[in-house]
Amino acid sequence: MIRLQLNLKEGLLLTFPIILVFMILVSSFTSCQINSAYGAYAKAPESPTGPTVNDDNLAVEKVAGDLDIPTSMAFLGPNDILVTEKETGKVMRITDGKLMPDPVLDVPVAASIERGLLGIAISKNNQEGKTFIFLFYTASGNGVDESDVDDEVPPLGNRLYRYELVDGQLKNPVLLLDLSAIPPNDRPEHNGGKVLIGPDNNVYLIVGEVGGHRTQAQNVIDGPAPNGLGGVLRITQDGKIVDPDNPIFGEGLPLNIYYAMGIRNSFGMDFDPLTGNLWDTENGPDTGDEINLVFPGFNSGWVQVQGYMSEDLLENGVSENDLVYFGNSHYADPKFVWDTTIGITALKFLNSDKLGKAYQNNMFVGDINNGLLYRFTLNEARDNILINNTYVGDLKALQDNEINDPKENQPLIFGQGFGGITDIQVGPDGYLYVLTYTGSLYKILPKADSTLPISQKAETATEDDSVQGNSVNVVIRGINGGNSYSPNPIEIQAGQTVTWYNGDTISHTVTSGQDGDDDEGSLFDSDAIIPNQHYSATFDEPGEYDYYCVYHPSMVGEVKVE
Ligand SMILES: [Ca+2]
Ligand SMILES: [Ca+2]
Ligand SMILES: [Ca+2]
Repeated sequence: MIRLQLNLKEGLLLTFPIILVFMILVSSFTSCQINSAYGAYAKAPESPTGPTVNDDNLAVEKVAGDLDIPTSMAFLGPNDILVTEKETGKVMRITDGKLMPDPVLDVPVAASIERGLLGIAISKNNQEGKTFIFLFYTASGNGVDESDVDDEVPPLGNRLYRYELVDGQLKNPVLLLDLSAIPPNDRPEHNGGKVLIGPDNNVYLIVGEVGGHRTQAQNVIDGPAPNGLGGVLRITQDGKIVDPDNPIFGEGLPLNIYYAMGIRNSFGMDFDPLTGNLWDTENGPDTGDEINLVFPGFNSGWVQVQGYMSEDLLENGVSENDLVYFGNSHYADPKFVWDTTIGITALKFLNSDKLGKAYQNNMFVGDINNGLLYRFTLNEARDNILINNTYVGDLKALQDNEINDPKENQPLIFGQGFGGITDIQVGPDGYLYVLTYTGSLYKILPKADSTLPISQKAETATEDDSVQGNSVNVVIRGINGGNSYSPNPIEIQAGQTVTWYNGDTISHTVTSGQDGDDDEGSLFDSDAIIPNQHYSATFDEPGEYDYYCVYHPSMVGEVKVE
């Protein structure tokens, strides 16, 4: 077996010149990243009344709870699921709806922000007749979980391992890929995370730019050579180069393992079961969340372009000629764009008719900010997204395959209230499974197959709820500057409570202070308020209190207390 490994020494050597180049480029390319608050990592909570789907024939059942920040899952068999936990580094097993108390594996992980145990894929299709488990995680620098958080120990790397399932445990690890986990800008984000076995039996890994590396893989023309980050990587299950005589991007490591480049970060990809085409989600900075068709040689355009090139959301004024190309690579626009980011995550094709013919082979997508599950249909050639007549609502605004205003998302919402979604899979039973950052695993199935009593209609508050007792209401209307919160300012007496009701279609926060303040959120901070939910704060001291939304800092309000 040839181990394909970008070893650590090589990685460190590559890192040095990248830092120098990065310092020159940082002001022009990453200002929006540097300025955005860590508050952008707030996650949608689960709805207090539980998740629901917008089809009366379907139900949502909880399969398991009490997982510790689960990130990805894979089915060993019917009702037999392996789940990765981000910050414990544990691979947990859920059998017949029961979470086994002991993990099948526990690895030491670095876990700050977006680091951790991130991806899992299972293959039983190999010559040895073994069950291979592929895991992608940020390896701890000293063998202790979260030592990057607690003691600032730098991680060893973002590593792809292959394990074997032996007697219910994961054994015989083989290190297949060792990628840098050291961010040049001190931000432990954009480590990507999903691992897939393709229809060709090869292993596909999607990895982000890892804290803002700036190489030719990020379309920096004068930048250093690609270092294995910011793209989809493809190797064989034994860690060999796929088709070494015909590499997509070029000869030699790491160029010959790239399948796609120019990807900022991603938490979702899947192969279309009908065409074998790979699709992914991609996270924009504060604009330009994307869904892409990822053909071999795809260049997604980051850091020069995010969203549709013609719209120039990043205001770089570039054309296709300003990007970096290798071999037969070329740029392509995304197939769907959110102008205001939602924290897009998982992507999965429902290759089953168990939820109804209309949903068969639809693409389902999740997000982390809102806990929303979106549904997409494809055109006949299955090379683009086509919102067809199976949706309800204002479809005209979606004809451009773009959410210009967050309120355009409504027809696409298939389910809500899940909490931040980290993974979506289809079980051997043909049902849709949804994993959440909040620690739950749900399945969506026909009501006729559900073992739960007739599910109760979720009760949600409405903005008409009258002022109760000593409380006054503010409605969150949506992104509209000083008119985002209504009324604004709200004037109250000391000792009164303000209750904010989210009347918009996406999550917002009510966070004290102003964007960029050192003490933002120190007086009050709602975290994500999902649509139709409330947050309350009581003001005992007279004064004027600014607040804003950490997801959308242009939303500002004020509480005046007399
Ligand atoms: Ca661990
Ligand atoms: Ca793109
Ligand atoms: Ca639109």
